[in-house]
Amino acid sequence: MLTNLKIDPEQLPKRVIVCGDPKRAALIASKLGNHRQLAENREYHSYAGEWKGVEVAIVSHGVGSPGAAVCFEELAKGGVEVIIRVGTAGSYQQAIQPGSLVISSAAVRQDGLTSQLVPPGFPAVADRRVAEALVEAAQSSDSGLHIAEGITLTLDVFYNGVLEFPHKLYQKAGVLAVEMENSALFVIAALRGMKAGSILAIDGFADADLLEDYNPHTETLAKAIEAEALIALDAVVVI
Ligand code: R1X
Repeated sequence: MLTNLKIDPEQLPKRVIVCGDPKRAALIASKLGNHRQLAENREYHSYAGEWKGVEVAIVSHGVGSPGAAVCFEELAKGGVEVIIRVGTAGSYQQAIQPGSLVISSAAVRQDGLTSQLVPPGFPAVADRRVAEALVEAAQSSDSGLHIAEGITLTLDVFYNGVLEFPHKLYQKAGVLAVEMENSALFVIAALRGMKAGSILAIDGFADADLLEDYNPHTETLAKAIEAEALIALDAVVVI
């Protein structure tokens, strides 16, 4: 039994979609054939079922890298080979509007967790086959949404303290969007021999001044999450 996920590894498919929100995991699982719950413990809710004839699991990992890392490590222990994160993120670029999608090719490691796992120069990169499969599935999707691919940033901070957010710096460096778990996923996948990728639905523009207005409960975002979930499912079964 996996300690925190409380999943029996025998029941765990090799291909997994992960997402932060347990409710989103249930929503994605409802699209699968023969879907059933695997387990539920803390923020980790898990389901299994079939997509296009292939067994897939859907597992929630909660908010932030340390908690998500527990999930990713236990999925590795359970024999998982491919993980795709279906997440949300704040945009850094005017061209990437709320409701659009971003496929992450790599993550800037501005989290605290990975610096306790690997040295500073160690990269956090998506598996190129997974990224490619996500791009191909996105191109074949009929969502009509704008889709971009590039570098994203992983931060630990959601509400800032006395220090400034590093948003402007990374915006200038061409980073597309900011979220809170990709670097943990990419580093742990590299360490444990899994293939990982990530697709993100943009929930607004990342800006400290706009934090009060942050509202991830919009129709526009729900539509983007629905689209990215279908894209990720199509991608995870072809790896
Ligand atoms: O990755 C970020 C985090 O899980 C995106 O949304 C959550 C914070 O609202």
